[in-house]
Amino acid sequence: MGVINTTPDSFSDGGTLYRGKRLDIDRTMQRAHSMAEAGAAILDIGGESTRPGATAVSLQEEMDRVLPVVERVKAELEVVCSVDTSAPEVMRAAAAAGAGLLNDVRALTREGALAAAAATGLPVCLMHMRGEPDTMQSAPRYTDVVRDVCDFLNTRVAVCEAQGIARHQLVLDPGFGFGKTVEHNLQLLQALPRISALGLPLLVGLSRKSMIGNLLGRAVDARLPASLALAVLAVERGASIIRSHDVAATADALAMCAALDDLGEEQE
Ligand code: 7PM
Repeated sequence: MGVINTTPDSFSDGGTLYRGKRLDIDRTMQRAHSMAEAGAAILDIGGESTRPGATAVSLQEEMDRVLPVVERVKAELEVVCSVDTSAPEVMRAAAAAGAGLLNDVRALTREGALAAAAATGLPVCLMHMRGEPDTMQSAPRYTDVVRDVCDFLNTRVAVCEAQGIARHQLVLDPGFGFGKTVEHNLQLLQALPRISALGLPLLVGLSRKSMIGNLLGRAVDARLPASLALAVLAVERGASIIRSHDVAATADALAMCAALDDLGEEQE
């Protein structure tokens, strides 16, 4: 899953898709094409910055950022177009524009989101987040982060099923960095098999995240080696979708995992 951040302050590519105040749609589509050519099966288009302390984006602004990109990705590329949004109106509009996956960092908890997602008939990624982006990183505390995340995701799955969203439409995501300390993130990565045991595909987003900065002191643009290591560690523990800013490098790393898998069971 390649990340297309259409926010001006996206921490990972610092709004490089902007020309002044406006999103540069041609530059955005260049990025989309290169990610697809590099092997991305899904492109995740987000219009709301979830950076801690980021100013809330208006609904119209989020629509203006996301919908033109969804339309052109749908028209020009063979990838699944995922939309990273918590807003029900954006979910409905994006589905009408050709989106193939709803990626909600708030797991459809916003007013109207559950009904909107169900109405689109699209698959949904349910992610765990503790609190809201502007407060989530101030001393997050859990009795048992793995159990809390598993319980939350199980509850959201049950709520979705009650709304008519079938289990086979759902993807789960522990939400690395969303209200978690470095230790919480490492505990979740180590326990990924337990989350995978819930029986649904896992999506993992560790690419360029601050836990790498905290552990290694690396700036955002120097986090590729650690991001690749984390991608492999996650796949080996059950992740089946890796959300990445660096698709070509990640595809190569995961091709090594696949080569070993293709060898099959332990050779006699
Ligand atoms: C500031 C903080 C800017 C966090 C960007 C981010 C995930 C996601 C994001 C994830 C799923 C980033 C994140 N992260 N969706 N959207 N899982 N499902 O690192 O981990 O891009 S935004």
